[in-house]
Parts: sequence; C-alpha cells; structure tokens
Amino acid sequence: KVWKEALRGVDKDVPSVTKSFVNHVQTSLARQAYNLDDLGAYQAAALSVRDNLIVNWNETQLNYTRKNPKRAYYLSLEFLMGRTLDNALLNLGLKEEYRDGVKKLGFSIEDILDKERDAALGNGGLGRLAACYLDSGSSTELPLWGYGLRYKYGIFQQLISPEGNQLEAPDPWLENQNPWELPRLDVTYEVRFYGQSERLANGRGIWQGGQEVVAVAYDVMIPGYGTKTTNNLRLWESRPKRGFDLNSFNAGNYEGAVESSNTADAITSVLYPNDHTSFGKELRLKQQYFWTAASLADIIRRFKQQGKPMNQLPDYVAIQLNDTHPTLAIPELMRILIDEEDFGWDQAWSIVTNVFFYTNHTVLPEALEKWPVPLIEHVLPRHLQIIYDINLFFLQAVERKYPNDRERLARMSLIEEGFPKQVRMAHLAAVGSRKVNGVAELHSDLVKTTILKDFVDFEGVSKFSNVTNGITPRRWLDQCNPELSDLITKTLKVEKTVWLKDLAKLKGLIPFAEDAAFRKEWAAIKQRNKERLAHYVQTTLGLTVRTDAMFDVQIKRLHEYKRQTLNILGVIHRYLTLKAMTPEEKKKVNPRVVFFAGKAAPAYYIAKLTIRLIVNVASKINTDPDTKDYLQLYFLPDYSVSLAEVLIPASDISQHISTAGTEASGTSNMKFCLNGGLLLGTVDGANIEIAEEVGESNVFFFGHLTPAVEDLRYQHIYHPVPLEEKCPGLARVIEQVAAGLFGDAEIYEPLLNTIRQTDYYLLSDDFDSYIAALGMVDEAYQDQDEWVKKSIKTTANMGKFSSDRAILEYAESFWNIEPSPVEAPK
Ligand code: 26V
Repeated sequence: KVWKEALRGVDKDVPSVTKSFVNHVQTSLARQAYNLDDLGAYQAAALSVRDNLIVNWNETQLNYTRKNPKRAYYLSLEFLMGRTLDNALLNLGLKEEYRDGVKKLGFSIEDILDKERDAALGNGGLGRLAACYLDSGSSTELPLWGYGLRYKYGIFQQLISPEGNQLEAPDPWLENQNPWELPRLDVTYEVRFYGQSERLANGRGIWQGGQEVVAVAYDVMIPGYGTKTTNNLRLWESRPKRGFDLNSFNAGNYEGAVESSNTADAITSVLYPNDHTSFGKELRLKQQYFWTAASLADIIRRFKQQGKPMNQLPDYVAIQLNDTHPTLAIPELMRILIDEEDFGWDQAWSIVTNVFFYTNHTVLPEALEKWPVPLIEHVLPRHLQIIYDINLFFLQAVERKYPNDRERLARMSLIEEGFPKQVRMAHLAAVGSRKVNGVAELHSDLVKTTILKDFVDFEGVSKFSNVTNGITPRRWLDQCNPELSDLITKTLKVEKTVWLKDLAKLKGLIPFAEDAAFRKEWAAIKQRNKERLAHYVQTTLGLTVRTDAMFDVQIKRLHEYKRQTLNILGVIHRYLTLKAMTPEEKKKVNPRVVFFAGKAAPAYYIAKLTIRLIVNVASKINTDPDTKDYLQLYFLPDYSVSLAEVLIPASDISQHISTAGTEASGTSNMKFCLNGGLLLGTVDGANIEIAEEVGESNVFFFGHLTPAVEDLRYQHIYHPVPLEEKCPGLARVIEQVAAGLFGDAEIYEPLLNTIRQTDYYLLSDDFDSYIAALGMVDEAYQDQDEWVKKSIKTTANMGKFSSDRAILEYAESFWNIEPSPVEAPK
C-alpha cells in the first residue's frame, strides 16, 4: 500500500521511460538519440528520473506547509553524497524499467550509472553520516532538511606518483552540470562580515559596515525509499553583492573592479580537506558564519510564514549541530533575537537553548575547534560581544554552584587563556544546546568523563547522551551488493521493500547458517564481488589481482590514530615470515590480498609517508617470486563513496584498528559487517556494539583497552623500554624498513621515529596481539564452512546499525518530531 502511494503519478512502464528519455535527449540536451554517448545517456536518464523527484519534492513541501509539523534541520559543513542516479532509481522502484528502457535504446544501465561523478562534499565519516541521515529522514517520512555549502570543489582527487607520493588535484565536480540540484535564484540572503559593533545601553548592539555577501540557495532532492516523501538539502553558494565596481572599472582599475567579487566567491569555493585538525583560518571561519547565518535566516523566514510569535520557535524548530562547525548559529540566533526582535537576554537565551542540539564526533584534542579571539573580533565583532556575554553569565552560574573554585572556572570558560586567547567551540556548543550526544556508547562515555566532565557535574548527566551511528541499508547493501540483497529477499520470503526498512528482519537468516546449500550461494556471491573488485583494479590500474585469496581491507582517512602504520608493519612481518619459510611450509599458507585506500590531509606529513611506505612495500612484495603467490598488496588511489561500494562487498576481513578510545564510532565497520565481511579490530568505537550484536566469537578483537591507554603513554615517557626488548617482532620489522628493504631508507625515519620515540598511538603495545589476531583470522579462514557461517550470522545480526534506527532516536528523544506522510490530494 505504501509503495502504491509512493508510485502515484509515476509512469512505471518501459514505453514511458523510453519516451521521457528520448524527449530529454532532444529537448533538454539538444542532441540526437542516434549518436549519443554514455555521458549523454546518463544526463538524459538523470533528467528523466529527476522529473519524478520534482513532483514528489513539491508534494512533500506542500504537505509540510499544510500540516505545519515541527521540523528538524541538520546543519553540516559536509554531505558526502556519492552518486545519485542508482539510489534514486531504487528508491523510486524504477530500476528495472530503466534497465530495460535504456537497453532498448542500445545502452547498458551499468555503463550509464558509471558516468556519474561523485558529489564528494565531505572528508569522511562525518560527511557520509550526514548523507545517510538524510536518506533515512526521507525514508521514515520525517520533516528533516539538511543545510550545507555548495562547494565548487569537493574533496581533492588523490593521485599517487610512481615513488608513492600523494598528489592532490582539484575536483571540479560541477563541470558537466549537476542534474540533481535546483538553483533557487530567488532565495537569497545577505550576510555581513567585518565592520563595527556598537553596544547600546539596553544590552542590544548595532552591527554596521564591513562587507556584505549574498547567499543563493541550491536545492538537492532527497528521495525516501518507497515513499513519496522527498526532503530537501539546501546548499548555499556565495556571490558578491555587487557584481563589480563600476567606478574602478571606469577608472581603468580592472582588477580592483572584480576584487570584491573574487573574495565573495571564495567563500564557497572549496571544502577544507583536513579532518581532525583545527587550523584557525579566516576563510574557514567565514564559511562557517556564511552558512549558519543564511540557514538561520531561511529557517526563521519559514517559521514566521506560519504567523507564530518568535517565542514559539522551539515548538516548531529543532536544529542539530553536526560537530562544532555550525556553533556560530548559537550567538547568531542570540543576535537576531536581541538586536532585531527586541527580546531580553534571558528570554532569548531560553529560546536558543531549546532549539539547538549538539553532536560531538571526536575527543582527540587536536580536532577540538578553537578560534582566536582577535580573528572573531575582526570578522564578527558583534558575535564576539555576545560570546563574552554568554561566558559571563555562564561563569557567574558556575561560581554560584562552586564558590571560589578558580581552576574550575578556567577549565570551563568559553575562552581559553593564552596568546592569543581562543574561543572553545565545544564549550559554547555544549552550553548553548538542549542535548549533547556522542556517536557510540564508549565515545559518549568518554565525552562525559573527559572533555565535558565539568559540564556534566555542573548541568547534570541527563543533558548528555548517546546515539550510536548508523548507515543506510539501501545504499550499503541493496545498491552496492544487489546479488546479496536478492538472496536475502528470496530466503526471508519478505519483500525487500519491507526488510530494507526494518533491518531487524535480517535475523531470519540465522537458521540458514546451518544450511549447506545456502552457504554455497552466500559464498559464491562473495566470490563474484571479489571478481568485480579485481576487474575494477585491472581496468583502472592494469594490475591483476588473484581472487582465490582472502581479501583483507582497510579503507579510511589516513591518520596516526587509525594506525594504518600498524597494518603495513604487520604486512611486512608476514612478508618476512614467508621469506623464511620452506616451500613445504608455504604450501599450508592461505593466500592473502591486502587492500588499502584513503586520503591524507595535504599537509599531514606523517600520513603521507605512510602512503609512501605502503606503495613501496607493494612494489617490492608483489614482484617477489618467493612470496607473490601468498601475499599481494594494493593501495587503491582516490578513495571515494563509489569505490567503497565496490570494495566493501568484496571483503572477507576488514580492519578497524584504532588505539582504544580514539575512534569515536566508525561507520565503515558497520558497512563491512552488513555485507558479511568479518571484523578485525580493537575494542573501540562502534566495534564494541557490533561485537555485542553479532557475538564476540564472530569478531577478532585485539589490543589494550581504553582504561590502559593513559597509563601506557605515561610509561612510554617516564619508563621507556628499548623497542628491541619490549617488542622484538616490531623492532625487526622497523629495522628492515630503516635498512632500506623497501627503498629510500632515510625517507621513512620521521615515520619510524614516531614509534621509536613517544609511540603515542601504542603500536609497540599492541603489535604482538595484533599479529596473534591476524593468525587467528588465518586459522579461522582455513575452515571455510565455519567462516561462511560466521559471515551469515554477522549480516543477520546487524539490524541495529540501520540509520533509520539512529534518525528515529534523534527524532523521538531530542527533536520531538514525528513522521509526516505525504497524503494524496482529495
Ligand atoms: C574537525 C575539523 C577541524 C577543522 C578543520 C576541518 C575539520 C573537519 C572535521 C573535524 C571533525 C572531525 C570529526 C570526525 O570526522 N569524526 C568522525 O565522525 C564519524 C561520524 O560520527 C565517526 O564515525 C568517526 O569515528 C569520527 O572520527
């Protein structure tokens, strides 16, 4: 019934599809159908699918306007959407019609889908999480909109030089037009920077002068799975307020004439490619304010159209802050309420603290955002005054509860003393929000006991909670692994439209783990997914991957805390062990293919060295006749959402091996396990909850636990033990690298020194148990029957990790919003 309603008005037959396709070829693209290439076919198919989305989008917005439900807004500087066409086809239930339709016209749907460029407006997990949440918001029919920036350039393209260096190239993703966005040239707001702020006696301020920039809206349609609900992701583009300065132009100063237009355009020109390091760059601050100011203005304009007084804002609006990046929304809403809407401080503050919700995504100190006070004062003078006022009232309240506790005041202050003073954005976000949450149980506990401990003591624990992350099973199972999805549907005897929206139904697979014929089908699908990956590597890199081996995968941003270095040193250890074996001994070894992929922040020297080491180890061992039949290694360049969709279904084992307590959640761990890959990991982030769900016997855990980490780091500094004594296995591996076994010996010294010296991420403490865990993986893989049983049970128990569950937790326990299904017009 739900699907029937969703398809109302959609022409779900092949002749309608071909008709609409040909019509777009001729009228939208102004081309002829008989000499159309795959790119043109992609564009025509996209425009034709888009027609359906637009109808649904309009009905959805009309439904909200009529019913006026409370709405939630997800503010994120990153939305890592990937491709859209396949997802839209599956959500609309039109995949087969388009497959047949384009075939009749001489095209293959797979080739067409492959022409789409990823929308890569994000760095990694935080941005992909935002994309999954939008998918789930529409699929569960929640009135949920996203707000972000329309970067002209997404995350850089990664190239790997022959020596193994990462090179960055721009990602001009909008070059061949973007059929998925609707420019709203009439939806614009002016955003001010710099200038002067004057304080009036009544606490109000007047902010004038400076520079004004225009924000223009672009809307991206977010279809739900099998529903009419098609929510909106509104992305802002910056434009100069005046195209160019005619006076300068007439005076012959051509560069001066376009200067203001250059600086305005720069704001949304590029996504910052660092994650986990705060830089304090003026342009990044301008991005944050530009986006929060435009989004808030838009939200308030929509609210006011209902004719309700501003003090009812929290009854109709909830705003989720994705990390601290949108925290300026807090002083900005105070500014609007006080300076423009005539509210007194207390009433304004009570509105603000009931509208915002803050999600923390990391406890790593270097990732906690801080902005220099002089910079904020220069760019946003009025906001600095407001932040100081918030801080004053806040610290007065702390002082009342804990009299004469100067140290506590210094720890909790929104301002960190120093040269320069800095604004601590996590403190501002926590103080200004209704709820604060972490993204997995362990991480939320760490937030409460470490970075925000004083705030828990002061405000009470009930404000602080957990929402474990999730992933959308539509993209991360049905779309990326269609054969497995079909087998599940056939086995559960439940329509996929049902189990993809109620992922707990996967539990019905458990009994089939004991069914030999089912196991055979299950394993055959994994095998074909490995072949699909091998084909990708063959066609893109010209390299031949053997597919009769265990596929071992680590794909994520390069970072010391994620310990790709531990993995590559483990690979070298395996290589050295193989080299020392007799041919007889080697026969018992199961071949393994190790894959890495991931980008390093352009200025992250150690992460780039790790890539270089991986690439050079690969050249050596892949050509060594003694070992190449037992061990292969690949670094796949330019990791992306689309590459993940090929890699994840092909994995037998994936690695999630961060130092305990450092990976807030991880979400690729969920994707691998949902696709029947087993997990090798530390007791960290969501790995813990995955093990709870799938059973500890089905995961491979190793390494020290979170409570031990602090003490081990202390030991490294105050009671260092030489590496040869502490961990001879690791010492031997490092020795070989330093001796030049993989070329350019000296180059790796800075990387090796991170381990020899303070070893902050505890490689020397975890290496032996890591090698032991790899051995257990080998042993388990020998018994293929048992392995496949584990694989099936893993998938079967992953229901908890659907992002539908996560988004409904936010909706119910934080935002207080409800599904608002689109109703058929009477
Ligand atoms: C911080 C900064 C600092 C300024 C420069 C740009 C930038 C960009 C991002 C961040 C915050 C990074 C936090 C983050 O990405 N956390 C990841 O969030 C995932 C989703 O919750 C989670 O699965 C990962 O474990 C966590 O590392």
